[in-house]
Amino acid sequence: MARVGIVMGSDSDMPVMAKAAQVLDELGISYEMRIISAHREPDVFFEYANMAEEKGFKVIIAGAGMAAHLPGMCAAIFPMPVIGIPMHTTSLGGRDSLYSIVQMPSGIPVATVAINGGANAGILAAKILAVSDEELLKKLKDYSSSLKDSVQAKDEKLQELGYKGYMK
Ligand code: RP5
Repeated sequence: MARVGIVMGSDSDMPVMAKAAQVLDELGISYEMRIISAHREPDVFFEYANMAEEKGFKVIIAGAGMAAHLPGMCAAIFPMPVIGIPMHTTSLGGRDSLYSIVQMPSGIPVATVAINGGANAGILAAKILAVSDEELLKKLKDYSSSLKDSVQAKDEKLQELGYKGYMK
């Protein structure tokens, strides 16, 4: 049974949403991924949001661009956490998506990550699930350690080569 719902407003959002899915794949978290437009097919959207709890989702990751109502409307219906990913847009640089997703009215929160923040959405979903999953929590701690190791390896290389050698 999928623990996370990943939903995007259009297939043009896929490169960003794939980063969230990749994180869940790496952490062994089951998910269902869908393309559903709240604007272009509201009936399909309402069916999806209404069934999400019954399907077993504990978190929904919803990404959308422009007048990005998909995450907020998921949060209006789904009773568990919703993580919103604002898509970069050519006209307004993603500020349109960001403001549409982050500026939710009191009572209906959406945990909004950065513009195009697909990977962080996946990590945040994992952290939410890890509250009641010791094995997953251990994987997330290992992931944090790997981030530290990677920065330290870069600094060691810098100390060894100097900045000119580092940039070659
Ligand atoms: C939103 O409109 C989608 O989430 C997408 O980011 C944006 C543009 O959609 P397309 O015109 O590329 O299908 O609903």
